[in-house]
Amino acid sequence: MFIDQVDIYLKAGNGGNGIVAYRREKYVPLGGPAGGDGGNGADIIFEVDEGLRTLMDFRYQRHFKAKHGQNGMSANAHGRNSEPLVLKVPPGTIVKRKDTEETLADLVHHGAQMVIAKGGRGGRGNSRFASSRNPAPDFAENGEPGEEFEVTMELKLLADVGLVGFPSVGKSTILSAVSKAKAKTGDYPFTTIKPNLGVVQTGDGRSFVMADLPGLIEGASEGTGLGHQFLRHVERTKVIVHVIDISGLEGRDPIEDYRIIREEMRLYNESLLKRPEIIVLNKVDLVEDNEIFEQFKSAIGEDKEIHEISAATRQNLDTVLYRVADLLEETPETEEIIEETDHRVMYRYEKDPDAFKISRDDDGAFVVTGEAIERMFKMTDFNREAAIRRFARQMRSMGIDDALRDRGIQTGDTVRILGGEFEFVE
Ligand SMILES: Nc1nc2c(ncn2[C@@H]2O[C@H](COP(=O)(O)OP(=O)(O)OP(=O)(O)O)[C@@H](O)[C@H]2O)c(=O)[nH]1
Ligand SMILES: [Mg+2]
Repeated sequence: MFIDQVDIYLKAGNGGNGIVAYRREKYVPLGGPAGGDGGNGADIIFEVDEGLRTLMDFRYQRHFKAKHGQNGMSANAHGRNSEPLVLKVPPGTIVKRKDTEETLADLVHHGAQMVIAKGGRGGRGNSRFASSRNPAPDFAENGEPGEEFEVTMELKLLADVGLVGFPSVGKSTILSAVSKAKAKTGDYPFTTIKPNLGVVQTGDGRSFVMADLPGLIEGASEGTGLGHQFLRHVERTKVIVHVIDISGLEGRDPIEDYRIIREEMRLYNESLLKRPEIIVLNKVDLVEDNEIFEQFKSAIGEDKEIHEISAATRQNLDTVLYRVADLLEETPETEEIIEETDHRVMYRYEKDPDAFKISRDDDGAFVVTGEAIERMFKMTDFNREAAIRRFARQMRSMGIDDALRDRGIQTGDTVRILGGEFEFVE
């Protein structure tokens, strides 16, 4: 089975907490602050491994939690940062946030890495808050929580070679004959509606991935018969094997067929015509008059590489596989091909970090939500007076106090953040 989409849950490591501690010195009752910072929580990184071809592994394990950072220690000792958790993915993996459907990464090249879920920063220890006004602060910061969300991974088809042609010309039969893939075949059009992939091994030990693509018909470039989706798959292959039913038994003209498909490829994306192509004339076992081969060759041109095969009897299949392997070796990496047809940007979407929203609960309380304010809330140690005062200052500087006043808040009203409650005081 070819798996091309899977959802997984990610939780990056929380930052370790900063701590409150003081230097202990002989004969000094209370030394200076000496609480160390927490270490950073581990990121979750995705890395492209060209040895992988499917997202199969993620079917079995769907939950990934990275390690938390270590808490700070006394004597200003910094907690240990945690090593990132690296998940290997096949080339062509696209990662999206499940809730917002934003693309987080489009991973193509071997070794490419991308931080998908960021670990939390370690909280600062009390010594970092020392100032001339407050030389011995009695509060520290908690670690920042690591990011946590579900992602959808999609594997775009990155086959080396694609079988292209009209419906019922024998594409699935060819793939099944040369690989372990069990592609459904049938004597009716559009038997195949999703691509099948197979790993092909040549007699001399070379291997490549072959895609059996759904049949194309006239008008595909305009979307007829799901043509656009299918042509998109063609775009992602390095070498094209153009399959023709030379028997003509389906009532079609092989020469016409060839020209129609080429024209559809040209209309969709001209560069497809420059891609190396091998033409295979399939179903030769059904051909009675050999003249058709000469007719085809003279109509299509001398410079084309054409092989006569039968998927049913396996005639000439090995020759074609060797030639495909040769062509793949001669063809430079897909980079250029992919670059011109797809965006390769790796980026992380960042929202306005300070944005917040105010709403009212049924009981009249003012509810403040927002990424930054919630993060600050989680990083505040509410057991300590000074930390609470600092939190209040941060709310003021973010403009939350003013916004609350605009909404008509009065002294004594309740403010709610992530379930925590505060009384508003002017
Ligand atoms: N005699 C003969 N029949 C073949 C040969 N190759 C394929 N067929 C038959 O042709 C029919 C269509 O084959 P498929 O492999 O399903 O064709 P396809 O190109 O995958 O078709 P779609 O998935 O509809 O695009 C089936 O009935 C096959 O058994 C061949 O070399 N000789
Ligand atoms: Mg098929």
